Amino acid sequence: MSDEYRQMWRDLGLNLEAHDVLLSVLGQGYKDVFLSQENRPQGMEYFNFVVSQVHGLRIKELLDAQAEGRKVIGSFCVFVPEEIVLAVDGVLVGLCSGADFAVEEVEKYLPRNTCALIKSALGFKLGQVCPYLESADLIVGENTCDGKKKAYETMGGLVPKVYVMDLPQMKTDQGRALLKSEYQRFVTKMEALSGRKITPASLRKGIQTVNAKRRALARLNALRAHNPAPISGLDALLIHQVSFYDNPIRFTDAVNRICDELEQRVAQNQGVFPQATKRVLLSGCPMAVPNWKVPWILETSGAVIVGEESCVGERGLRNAVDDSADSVEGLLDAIVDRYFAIDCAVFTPNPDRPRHVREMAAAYHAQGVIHYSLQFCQPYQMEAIPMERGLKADGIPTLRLETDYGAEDVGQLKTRIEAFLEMLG
Ligand code: BJ8
Repeated sequence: MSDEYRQMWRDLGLNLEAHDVLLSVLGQGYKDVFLSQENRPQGMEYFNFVVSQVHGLRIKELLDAQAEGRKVIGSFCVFVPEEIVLAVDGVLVGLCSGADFAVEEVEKYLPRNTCALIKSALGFKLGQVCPYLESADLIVGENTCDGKKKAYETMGGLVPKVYVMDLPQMKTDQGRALLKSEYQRFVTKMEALSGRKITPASLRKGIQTVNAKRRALARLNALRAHNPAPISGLDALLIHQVSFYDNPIRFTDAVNRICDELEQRVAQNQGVFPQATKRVLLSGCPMAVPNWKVPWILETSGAVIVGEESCVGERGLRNAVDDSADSVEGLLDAIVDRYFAIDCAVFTPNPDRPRHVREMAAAYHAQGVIHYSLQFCQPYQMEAIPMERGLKADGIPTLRLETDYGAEDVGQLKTRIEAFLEMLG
């Protein structure tokens, strides 16, 4: 891939040497973590291919779309509605934030005690290794946690195309009104950027495309309730991660195809791990590519992950948008209703999240919950404490982990995870 796309990366202004290092580390990590798994569904071949082309063919597709006059929008949060981007024939992509890069440079701009996800987002810019960020026509930041809020100010000084969306902090009528006005402002922005007017038909089509994608992912997740689980948690996480990069229609087809295969596995009682494997639910901060550390430790220590309560997982995909209204205003209201239900830890209070974790633990027959927070992520670290208490009261053992993107704590995490799994009995 490298030679074929070298000129494209050069034209985007990437630092080719640093980018080569990133690709080789990514490629090796992928081999070690994913390709070494046994008994993977055949349908994973499609996702292997997408990952192998994530900085190649997919970027070329984005540039081709731009050449046709379409706009590419980058985002860091599931509050940015893909439906609105699709309604102007744009492309929404998730931006890289799952690995440490240019850390020394980043710490000249951000305090050391900033979460790894935020540092990573800036590191990919400062290190000039993210072709998504460089090719995007607009980068949408959002006022969620304090770290992100302030980091977008810094990023805005480095990248002129940053647009910040304000978001509510409380689930009140005023909070909903703020979200609606911000989505209206986003509609105006997207119309101005693309030169296209959003119509009821274009918005409905965008809604239907994203609903189909979410339905396919929900179908995949429902299949994981079976024991033995027909797909590993690592592969399921990878599919969710790919959902942020791939063409949504092609992606939905690939997910439905793998679901057909998994249904056959379920019918034949065939799983990736033996039936007695400990079943755990993962809950907490989103895991962006290539953040695979904790799932990899879990699934090489005798557990299978049966669900992710995360924005790269069920928190980010549940609930469809009602597409029955016949005006842009009505459809936008339906979009607001769907997104306002996202139970991100930046909301206060946030009772839906512990409720959802309990529901997921029951639905996927999890024997325990792993609560995963990034270091210095106050919203998720703070919610982890009452969450653990509540789950314990319900008889669901919980292990709270705090980590970053480094490999230094792998041994320590493994020891704690093994002890937890042992205790699940
Ligand atoms: S909707 S979870 S994608 S904000 S890990 S940067 S919270 S300090 S990522 Fe998120 Fe949207 Fe919420 Fe989802 Fe801050 Fe925590 Fe870092 Fe985080």
